[in-house]
Amino acid sequence: MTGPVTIQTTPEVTEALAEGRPVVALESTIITHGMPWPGNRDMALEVEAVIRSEGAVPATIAVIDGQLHAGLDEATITKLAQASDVMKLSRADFAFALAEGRTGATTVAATMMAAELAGIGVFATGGIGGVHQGAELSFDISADLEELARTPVIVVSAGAKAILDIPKTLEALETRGVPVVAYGQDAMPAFWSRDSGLKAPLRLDDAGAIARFEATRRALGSHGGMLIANPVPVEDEIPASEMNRHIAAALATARAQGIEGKAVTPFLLGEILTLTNGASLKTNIALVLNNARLAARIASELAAGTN
Ligand code: PSU
Ligand code: MN
Repeated sequence: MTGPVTIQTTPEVTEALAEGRPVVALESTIITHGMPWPGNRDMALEVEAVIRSEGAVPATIAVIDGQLHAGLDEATITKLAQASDVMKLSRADFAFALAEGRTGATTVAATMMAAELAGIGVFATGGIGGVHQGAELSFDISADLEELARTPVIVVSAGAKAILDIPKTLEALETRGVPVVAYGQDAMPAFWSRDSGLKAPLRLDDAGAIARFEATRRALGSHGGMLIANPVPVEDEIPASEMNRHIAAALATARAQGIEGKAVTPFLLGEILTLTNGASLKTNIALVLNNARLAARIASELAAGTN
């Protein structure tokens, strides 16, 4: 391949970007590796609807047969949601999928790369990858953390899952200069639960304040992204005390079966889905919708440019 990578955008994304209107990037690994069919398809379409209802344009990112896309139509999302041989792309193998004409879903890391290429500054997901429990032996630390350090995109998440080592994940982010901002509360949320038991490094209470912080970071010449940790709504949360039991069981099964590398996060999510009789999926969908709403509001504030 010579010349820059081309990005195929849907008409609504093309127009919004050209006119400086708010656009929110969305990842696709959550569709292919994070949730089972058909809930994954329903989630992907609902998230897009929430972003549109907030006056922004959704841009789901994926590599389809070697072509990078920002914005997918419903038929493509449906096909991706049912496919079983989709690569899980991070920084290390993003270009491989493009060069080899493969189909790949983008993780947080690869979605941030694509968003930057497309000129999209805000991205909504469920949870980021981080430092895995036992990382002192396995060295399993998600490339998402390095990407947050280097790529200027705001990532709206529900924090880091408690399948990770949250204290070590926060330390790693702090070392890399990534601001971690809890939205509307002091506590760092833990994905399915509103409170991880840890205080978040920073707190902001509205989208305008987040946009102002971002504008000031840029004015200071700061590089890299920032992580917004948005707690799941009260009515959808599964308390940490309950989740911790399931997480411990899932981690023990993963260890017993020797699950490694890229397979770890999808395996744990699948185990927890079974252990909670599907309740974790309901919560997962609710928190992604909640993050999409906040991301659309932040993108709108940034597009308004009054910060
Ligand atoms: N959180 C979820 N569902 C997911 C993921 C995170 O609730 O599917 C995915 C994201 O794409 C994230 C990736 O970037 O898992 C992290 O994987 P790893 O730990 O292998 O870097
Ligand atoms: Mn890993």
